[in-house]
Amino acid sequence: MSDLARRLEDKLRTGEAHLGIVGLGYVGLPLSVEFATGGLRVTGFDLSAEKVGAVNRGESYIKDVPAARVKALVESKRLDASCDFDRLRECDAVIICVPTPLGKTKDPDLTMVVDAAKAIGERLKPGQLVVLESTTYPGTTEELILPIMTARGLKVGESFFLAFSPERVDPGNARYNTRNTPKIIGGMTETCTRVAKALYARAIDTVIPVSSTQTAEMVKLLENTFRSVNIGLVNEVALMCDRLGVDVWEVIEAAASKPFGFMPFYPGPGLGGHCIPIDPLYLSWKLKTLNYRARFIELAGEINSNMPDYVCEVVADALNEREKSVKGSSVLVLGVTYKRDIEDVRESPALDIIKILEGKGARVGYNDPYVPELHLDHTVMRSQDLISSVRAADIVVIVTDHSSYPYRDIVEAAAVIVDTRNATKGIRSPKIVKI
Ligand code: SAJ
Repeated sequence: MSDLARRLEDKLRTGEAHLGIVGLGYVGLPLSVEFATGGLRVTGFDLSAEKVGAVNRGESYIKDVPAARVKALVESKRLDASCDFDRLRECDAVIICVPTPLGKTKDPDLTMVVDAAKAIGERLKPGQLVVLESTTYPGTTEELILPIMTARGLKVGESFFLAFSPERVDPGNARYNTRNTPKIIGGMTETCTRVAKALYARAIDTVIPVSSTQTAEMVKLLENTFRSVNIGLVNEVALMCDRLGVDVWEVIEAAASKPFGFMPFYPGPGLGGHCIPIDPLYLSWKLKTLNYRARFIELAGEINSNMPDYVCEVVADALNEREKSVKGSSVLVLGVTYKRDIEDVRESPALDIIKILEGKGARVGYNDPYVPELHLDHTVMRSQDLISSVRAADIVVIVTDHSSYPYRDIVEAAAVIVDTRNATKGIRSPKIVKI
């Protein structure tokens, strides 16, 4: 192991090391707080002066990160934030936590990763460790990041170190957080893995090394593809049960009684969030370049992205049963975030459902306690008062089953309800139509 690696490992072990985290979103901010709590000096970097200002004022804009923790770490000078990327030179290690969305053609968009890597590469100094956390296709770290880092002549594994470590944040999960969720680490060389392991040991209880960056990249994609495909399967089972006249929720609940070999997933209005609908497409895109067609991923994607249309068909049928057309009817959507008890609307199927129903001439409103206003294309909608809007609507659609909703009162006040989440479980009423 080179002297530089040994010195870095020592600084990480003693807590002298200064860590930079590029990207202060739902991954970067919790990570910054955990590493600062773990004893390192941490500087968060972001292009957003608003985020940087909030952190330096001791505020938190991420629901799972208590502002009190940020404030205490900022006051004790363990944590600060900056837009000045020249300060990356102060850091012994840098972690990249920027978004990896899809481009307009549904292909991977690694622009933010490359920009972050260039900002680091241009300032890279001997002895620094760089870790990519952004979810991406296998090969990204070696094929894209490594050349940027070696452009000025530094040698990976000797004069600088490079690894991949997938994020596993589950927004809104009260039980699993950054510290107690095991972390996978894959380095470009054994020394890279070793120093990356020393870094993460400062903040995370369980650190699991794997043999390469590609392996670590693939672990993450397997995790999220596993979810996307199983959600697609159970959404198709819902379509089957509808045709069979069988209650899919009862079927799943009974199947879940099997103590081995089964893991329940639940049908829903579609797949939301900025991970599960997107990450598997990074994998299928990469395999396409290797002349392989990832059929499960494509089929799951088709089924999941068709669920908003299916929900709107159920709404139309329910109105029709009451001799009403979609056109001219008032529809109230309950819950617009992509899953319950969070405030994130990215990729939420509720947005598709609202657009489809409006396209059919319905007058659509929504209520969501987490989303006071909703920007949809060029319009701004505002969350309506709950019970009065339920009472006034021709039909109510439960799209996101927030725990705070008074479902009995909603059923009482509604004319008819389409329930896409089994949120009204245990309430018997002819008004309820479940997918
Ligand atoms: N969904 C269903 N049926 C299910 C489970 C989920 O329709 O049985 C829907 C949800 O409503 C949501 C979407 O799928 O719209 C994604 O839900 P999710 O529970 O996978 O949550 P995410 O995307 O916020 O976070 C996931 C993490 N969640 C879990 O493992 C439970 C985890 O997979 C990743 O750490 C994270 O994505 C990520 O950042 O990759």
